[in-house]
Order: sequence, then structure tokens, then C-alpha cells
Amino acid sequence: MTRRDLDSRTQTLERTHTQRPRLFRVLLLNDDYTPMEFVVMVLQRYFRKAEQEAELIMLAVHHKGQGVAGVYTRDVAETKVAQVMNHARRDGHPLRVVAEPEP
Ligand code: TYC
Repeated sequence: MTRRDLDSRTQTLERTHTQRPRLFRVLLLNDDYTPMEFVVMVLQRYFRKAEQEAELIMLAVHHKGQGVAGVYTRDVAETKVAQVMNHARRDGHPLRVVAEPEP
């Protein structure tokens, strides 16, 4: 107990369990114009997917409308969204990427 605790008669209780950080999914959204090869490259470069898995994820997004590129803590997920959006805009593609909390 600190001096301040004694003075004010307040105490902070120790937590006995650690909490895991909330996780966020980074989702790729389909569009009609972004080239398939660009999406596969994004999945390899920014989400560390092997080529075959990257192709499967890209095709799932193409057919179903969206798909999970990866799951990260908030800061990492937001950084990846920004990096991919910057790269897509630089190359003139309308690709959309969003982060959403895991339920
Ligand atoms: N639908 C795009 C095409 O036919 C390919 C694509 C896949 C675009 C996934 C975006 O997140 C995406 N060229």
C-alpha cells in the first residue's frame, strides 16, 4: 500500500488474471476492377500468405463478396488497412480493405 493509499483510504485491487487484447479481422472486399494478381500480391506481401493460399482467399472474395485476409490486434490491423489502401490507390485500383472486431 502506498502513502497515498493510506492517506485517501483508497486502494487499487490487483488483477489476478491477464486479459488478451481484442482482435480485429482485416477484410478484403470485392470489386469489379482490381486485378486478381494485385489482390494475390497483397495477400502475399502484407498478410504473409503462400501463393496457393493467397489465390484461394482472392477467389473466395471474388465469389462471395468479402473474405478474411488476417486477424490482428487493433494497431496492426489498422496499419495493414492503411498500407494496403495506400498501395492500391498508388496503383490506381479501387480495392477496399476494412478492419472489424472479432465477435
Ligand atoms: N473481382 C475482381 C476481378 O474480377 C478481383 C478481386 C478479388 C477484386 C478480390 C477485389 O478483394 C478483391 N478482377
